[in-house]
Amino acid sequence: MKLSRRQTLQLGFGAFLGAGCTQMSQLSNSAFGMPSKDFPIKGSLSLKQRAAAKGIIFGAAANQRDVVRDTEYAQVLAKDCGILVPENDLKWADLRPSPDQFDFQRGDWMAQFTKQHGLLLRGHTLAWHQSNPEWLKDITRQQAEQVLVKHIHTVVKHYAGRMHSWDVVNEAIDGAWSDRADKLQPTQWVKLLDKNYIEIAFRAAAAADPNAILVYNDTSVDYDVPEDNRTRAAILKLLESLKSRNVPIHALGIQGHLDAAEKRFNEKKFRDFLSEVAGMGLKILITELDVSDRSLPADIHVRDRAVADAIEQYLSVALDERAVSAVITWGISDRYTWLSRYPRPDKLPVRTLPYSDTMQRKLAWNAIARSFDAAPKR
Ligand code: 9MR
Repeated sequence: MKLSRRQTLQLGFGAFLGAGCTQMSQLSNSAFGMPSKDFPIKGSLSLKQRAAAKGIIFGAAANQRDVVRDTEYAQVLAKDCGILVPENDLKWADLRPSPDQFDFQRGDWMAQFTKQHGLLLRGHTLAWHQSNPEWLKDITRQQAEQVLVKHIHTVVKHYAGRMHSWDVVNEAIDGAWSDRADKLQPTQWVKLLDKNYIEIAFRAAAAADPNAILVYNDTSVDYDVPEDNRTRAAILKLLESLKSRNVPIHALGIQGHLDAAEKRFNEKKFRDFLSEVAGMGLKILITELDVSDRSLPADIHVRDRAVADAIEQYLSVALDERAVSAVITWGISDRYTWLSRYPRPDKLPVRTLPYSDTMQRKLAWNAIARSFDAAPKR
């Protein structure tokens, strides 16, 4: 069975990507090495400064448990980021130990950290099918809307005035496996409330914080492969339908979990997609950028170049679209990346983010910096 990229995101990279990528370990390094490209950068500005010079926000996701105990890491985040997103601290599983309880401790700590360092804060996520508490499985159709709305009202109100944006609905669409015409994933929310849960969630979030940017966030839209093509088409239909019913939605979040060995990035298709979204009056945020190096050879120089190259190629297209207002990486250092849970076949540490596990800047950092430097101003 061939797994979609979305499923590999959920299950791990055991059967990574299928066609086109299975032979990578047998390819010579030169297939990936770009010795002539050293990703040189000018000046000494941080990523947030380079982004801000173009009217863009740069930031990263991080977990409170790491920021609180790792000063070196916290300093890097504060220096390079203009916005932080708690990677897991605001998910239902973390916030809702029981139907009657809300545990804001870790989220509040992150809110305080961002305030102290003058960073924006971003919320992730209010309606998803993963990282939900066990008790949520037991709710009935009759209870579902009230449970969803109560969660969103309480959480969004709690952070109202402090939140730059919320991922209101995450990963509703699955272009790889959904049998439905609208390609919605058959998640618990869909089973309980059908597609209405999306509109309910956005309206509840807007009522609780009229100033936050409300985002629909999704993955696997990056490549010219059948499942991504279907996902992009389904997302456009969803956005159009929400807009036509005046649902308060302000932006599309594109996660951007890339794969350095995937060569099927189609500039034109991606550009056209961004431009259609922008044409609906929506902003676009790149919300979870990272690059898997799992199928690359062992050589660190080869890997770092290939990862940087994937980032630069992707961001150069994305940032050409002036509706793209933020770039957020899913972690900032290989010391803490979800991708290390899915080890490379050779068990070498993964190198997917701007900083190494020893907090050294890598070419991925340069690639992001260069993309901001080359971007048109908003
Ligand atoms: O990086 C996150 C990891 O630590 C969590 O265990 C996992 C499940 O909550 O979610 C990861 O983040 C995901 C994000 O919330 C949504 N898009 C895909 C991300 C990577 O799986």
